[in-house]
Amino acid sequence: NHIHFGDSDKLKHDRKIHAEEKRNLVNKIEADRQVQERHREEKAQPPAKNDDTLRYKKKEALPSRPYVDPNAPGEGGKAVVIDKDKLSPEEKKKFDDGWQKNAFNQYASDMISLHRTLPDVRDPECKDLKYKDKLPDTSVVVCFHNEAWSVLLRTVHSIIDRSPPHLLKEIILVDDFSDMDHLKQPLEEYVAKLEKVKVVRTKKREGLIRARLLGYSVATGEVLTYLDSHCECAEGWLEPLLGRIAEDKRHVVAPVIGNINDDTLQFAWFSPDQIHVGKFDWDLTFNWMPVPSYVKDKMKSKVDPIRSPTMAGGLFSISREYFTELGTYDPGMDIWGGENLELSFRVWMCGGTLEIIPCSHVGHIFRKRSPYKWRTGVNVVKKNSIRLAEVWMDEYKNYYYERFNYDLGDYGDVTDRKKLRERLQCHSFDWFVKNVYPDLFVPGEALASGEIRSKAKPMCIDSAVDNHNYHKPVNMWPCHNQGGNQYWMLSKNGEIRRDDGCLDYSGGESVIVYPCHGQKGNQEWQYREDNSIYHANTQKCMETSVDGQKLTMKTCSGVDRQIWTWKRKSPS
Ligand code: LR7
Ligand code: MN
Repeated sequence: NHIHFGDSDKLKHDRKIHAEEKRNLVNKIEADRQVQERHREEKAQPPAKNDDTLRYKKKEALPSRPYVDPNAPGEGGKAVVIDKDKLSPEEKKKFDDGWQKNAFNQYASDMISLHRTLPDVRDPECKDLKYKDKLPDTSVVVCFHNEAWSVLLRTVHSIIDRSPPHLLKEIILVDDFSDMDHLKQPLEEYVAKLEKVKVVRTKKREGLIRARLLGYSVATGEVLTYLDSHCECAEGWLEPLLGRIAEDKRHVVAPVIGNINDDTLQFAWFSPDQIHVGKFDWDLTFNWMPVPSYVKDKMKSKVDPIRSPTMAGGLFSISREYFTELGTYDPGMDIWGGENLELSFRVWMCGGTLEIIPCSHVGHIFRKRSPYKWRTGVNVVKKNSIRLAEVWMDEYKNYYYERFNYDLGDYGDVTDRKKLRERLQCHSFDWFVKNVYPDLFVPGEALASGEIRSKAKPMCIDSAVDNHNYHKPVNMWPCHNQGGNQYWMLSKNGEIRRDDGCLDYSGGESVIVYPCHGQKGNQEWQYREDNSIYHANTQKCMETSVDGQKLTMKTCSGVDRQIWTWKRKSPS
């Protein structure tokens, strides 16, 4: 409900024709003419699902922005809805394969033009913003591992079609050792026809962090812009990013990331009042949060850059010179994860700023699972995260380590990164928390933390806290002493929580996990002198079932099944 869907009439109405659009119009007329000509040639052939693919097969040169029928599938960012029941068995197989290989609906994507139009989703105030006359140019680096053809090339064309040519130095496609055939020779041939686009390839699977470093090493633009390989840049996405960097190279900036639906490829976006900024939880996962008041209060206009404690990681621009000074990325990080928080902390702690730019919009396909292979036998996300915690988080790293009972494992050598931090003379993590993210819940303020063990049986309160487990009853499980799903904190206002999930009781049999609301009520608990856990609202106590498997709420009686040991209790 935070997302807008296309309302093209209103947008058309809002739209003023300025110089650039006039230029586009002229280009479009020329492109139309070429396409009409081609249509005359193609009349004899059956209609192709994807005219771009057809053109590729015919090995024709591509005009940068060909005419696309406004009624074609997905135009204007609209949804492509496929009735699977109407597909032939062959098509059904294609459909399923597409989902299986990509974790999004490739079949739908293949029906959409590589040049599809998107609505102009900028707030009207964006058009009044002025940028410096001379903006830096940018290299756009897109790393991919086994990306779908139509999705990758739509990313590329959306960059070319919607970036002022003088600001787009080049597009660097970094192939992280894909094995899909279309990403080999066919991609080389296709890209050879596009100005400014080149492909570089890793010699083995490196993961997205080292792939980005390879892109960095060949880039020549003044600014580096990283994008995931399944994005679509909306009208006017680039200028606001470069404009902000032109003011000060230490501004690291990200666009507003809209959602391209994984099933219908519908493009949705956020208007200024719906924008979220980046946060993190103590398991070092990235998350979104509403713009905090201490950030909002300092903004003069709703289209001002919005300071963000962290970034999602995939879509951002940074001065190439500044990226170099800052120490680029940690090359010891593998495959996926951690690099976004590492760079976020580093930017803030070492003198830069991280902002989301409300006038810059780029869509990204958010997926529900990762379709590609990871390393076997290593938890790479954990390893990457420990590397960043060791280097940047000072004593705060322990809150993360508590989550897995300090079972660090082998995280490699971080001496170089520690030296970097020293060389850059960066602030402490404590400074970061107090100055950039002051409303962060710091577990050190917790009254108690760790596992909650029943006295009656060696069983602990256990639940995975994520969207899938919200509302589900919390249960008991044999204590495993590894933190994880048995790690809980008692906050000063009586919440028993992990990250944003709180134990919540509203009567009846079970306790559930519910998003923390900070309003006490059903989420207020007391860990009392007699080691009972008391729910003030209902005046009941937590109790395990006789077999120790279930967690229930009963009238307080002081029986062993109501006695709990919390791993750590802070002295009161
Ligand atoms: O081994 C790999 N090699 C790669 O080149 C694994 C991945 N990749 C590529 C991949 O093809 C894709 O283009 O890296 C990119 C990111 O991988 P995704 O799209 O599978 O993951 P994601 O979108 O969940 O990734 C988010 O978190 C990552 C943490 O390491 C990176 O920072 C991604 O860039 C980031 N994506 C975004 O920030 C987009 C917004 C998502 C949100 C929130
Ligand atoms: Mn992605």
